[in-house]
Amino acid sequence: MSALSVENLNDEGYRQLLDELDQRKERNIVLDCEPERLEAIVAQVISVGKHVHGFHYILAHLGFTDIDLEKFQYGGANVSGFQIVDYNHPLVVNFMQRWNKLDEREYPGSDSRILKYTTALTYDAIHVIAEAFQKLREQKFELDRKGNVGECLANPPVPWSLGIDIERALRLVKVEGLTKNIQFNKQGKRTNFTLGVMELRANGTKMIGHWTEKDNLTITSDDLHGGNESGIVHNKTIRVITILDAPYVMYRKNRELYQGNDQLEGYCVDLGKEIAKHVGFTYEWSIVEDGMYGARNPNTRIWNGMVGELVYNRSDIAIAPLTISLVREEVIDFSKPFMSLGISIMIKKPQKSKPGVFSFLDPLAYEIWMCIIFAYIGVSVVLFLVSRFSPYEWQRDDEAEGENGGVAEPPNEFGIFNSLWFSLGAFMQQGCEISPRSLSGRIVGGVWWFFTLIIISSYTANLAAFLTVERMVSPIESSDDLAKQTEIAYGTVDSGSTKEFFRRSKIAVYEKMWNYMKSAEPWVFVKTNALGVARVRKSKGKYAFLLESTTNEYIEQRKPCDTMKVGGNLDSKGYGIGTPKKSPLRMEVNLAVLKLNEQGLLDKLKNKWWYDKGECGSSGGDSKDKTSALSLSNVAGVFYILVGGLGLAMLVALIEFCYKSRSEARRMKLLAQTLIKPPAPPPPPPPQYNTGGTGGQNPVGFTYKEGYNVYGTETMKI
Ligand code: CWD
Repeated sequence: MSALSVENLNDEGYRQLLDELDQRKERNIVLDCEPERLEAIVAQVISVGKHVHGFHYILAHLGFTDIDLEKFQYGGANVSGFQIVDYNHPLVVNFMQRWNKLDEREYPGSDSRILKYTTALTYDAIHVIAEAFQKLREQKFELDRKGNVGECLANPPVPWSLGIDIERALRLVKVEGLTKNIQFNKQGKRTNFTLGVMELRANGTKMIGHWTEKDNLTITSDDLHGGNESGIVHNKTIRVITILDAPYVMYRKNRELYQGNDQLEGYCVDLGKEIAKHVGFTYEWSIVEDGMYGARNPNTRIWNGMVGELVYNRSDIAIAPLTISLVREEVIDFSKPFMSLGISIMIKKPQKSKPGVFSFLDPLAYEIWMCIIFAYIGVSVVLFLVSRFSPYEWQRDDEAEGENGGVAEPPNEFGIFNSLWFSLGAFMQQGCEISPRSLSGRIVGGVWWFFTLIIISSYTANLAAFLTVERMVSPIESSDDLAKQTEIAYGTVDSGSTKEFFRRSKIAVYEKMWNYMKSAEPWVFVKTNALGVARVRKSKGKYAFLLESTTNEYIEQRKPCDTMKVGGNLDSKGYGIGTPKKSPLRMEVNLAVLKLNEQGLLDKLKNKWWYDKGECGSSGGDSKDKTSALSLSNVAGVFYILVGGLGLAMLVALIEFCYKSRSEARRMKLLAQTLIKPPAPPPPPPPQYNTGGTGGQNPVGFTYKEGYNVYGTETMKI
């Protein structure tokens, strides 16, 4: 049980006092003051949002219905009090009829339906005095008898001798007045009277019991704190608050041609129509004046936006993309979610980059190309080595004779150049005229063929896509990317749950993002989503907007199709239909939402407003996207390699020619010197000119074949 504290109310200090009570977490408050001050206090209580669920007020004066509590009505706070005037009492009914019949010009206020308790008490007081004097007259009491006039200033004061009689007569009065039974005890205090105990409900005030001296409190109502109050729904026009935000609520084109509700269209407008049909109420849309969803000012603790409209009872229901959140749930009621979503990132679509001339290399990553080159060299070397070691790769040429008439060294086809040539032929899927004969060589060849088969197949599979698709390289892929960099600014919509999410997040990345946004405040925050999207479009990729995924997806489908959603959602939540606390609408609206969901109407509405009306095609990009033929630029690199290869071949041919000519010239010179010199003992062995014999070795060690001379030209048989 909390301790009782008593505060004195002064005229200026209501707000300060309310804040102090809030800090002390005082939620049970008795307001004991005159009705005139009470109205001012009630206005302050509402403005600081303390008339909501969780607060309990007892108004200690006796005219609960005398003050206007309408604004308090839907807040959700428990408000109780006392009522001394019973409007159903025959005397009161009679009095009011007579009172209301009076001419308003002669008796100002006679048209009022309210009988203030102070008025009733004044009336009864006069009634009591009249009754007392009537009694005195009946007792032949002479009022004009002089008697002792009394002396107030005497010590002790001397009372008026007749006063004692009058006071006794007053105490003995027992009449029925506007405040019901009137009688007094010996001390002159009113006794044996009954007070109605009142409670404030969403549909007005209600007497829930009574209080008497003898019995104390007796509760007679069986539906304390609410009960079924749905009657209100059906006989009044419901004020629906919403916000202009595409595609939920938008003005129609040519809205001047329409009236009232018909001026609006969108997902929420359709949803509102369906809910009204199910619940059975008539309604009127209004757009929230400050254009905000709803947040509480941390200093004044006043709610703004649509939530404020509900909290301060200016609207009956909010049908809008209003996110269900804890802080809001404390002050208003939400239906079950009608749409699920999460916070996402919107960026401007990066320019599509045309494939480069060497885009044929793109299907495989750079590292793979490097690995292939090393594999190629490695395989060639291994093939060379195993061919050297394996005896089966050495092929004996029986006809060839070795030096000095010995056995010629057996030829081996897999020198290093042939090995490289073999591997290259296999890689290019062309093969070559030589092939390993040894088992080890064939194992190397086999694994290399398998390797090239897989690599070439993978390459071919990816090639078409890489050559024809214009790729978009996104600078940001996730919230991590955003948090890490400083080049691209980012922000959220003001006074919404997205900003609140970052403000309250305890996740390191989001905390970092919030610190950045706060440091860049107010620039990075925008008043509406439309302004955020416009900023993304204008800022040439230098601004990313954090917004709810549903809106992000919608904008992605709108011309000029230049925004895109990147990464996954940062959280997950839902939109609900808001009603003031304990609103009679709450239950029925909730049931309607569930029913619409089960009927599949919510999905149908989403498709209608998001995708059927989409302007960017299913690819999310330009609908004129075509599967275009390859252009020259796509394959130019291949031509460059071809031309380069041909040029290199010619250059190598030239080098070969020069090299060969030089070595031939040198050899010829040597040969000529040998022929011209006189033979000297011991004479050198005569040059073996080919006479069409079986071939042999020329003087400088070149071998030549049968039928060819040392120059490699065909000889004539003699
Ligand atoms: N809201 C928001 O905070 N961010 C958004 O991107 C959009 Cl579309 C809306 C408001 C939010 N739904 C709320 O109720 O506060």
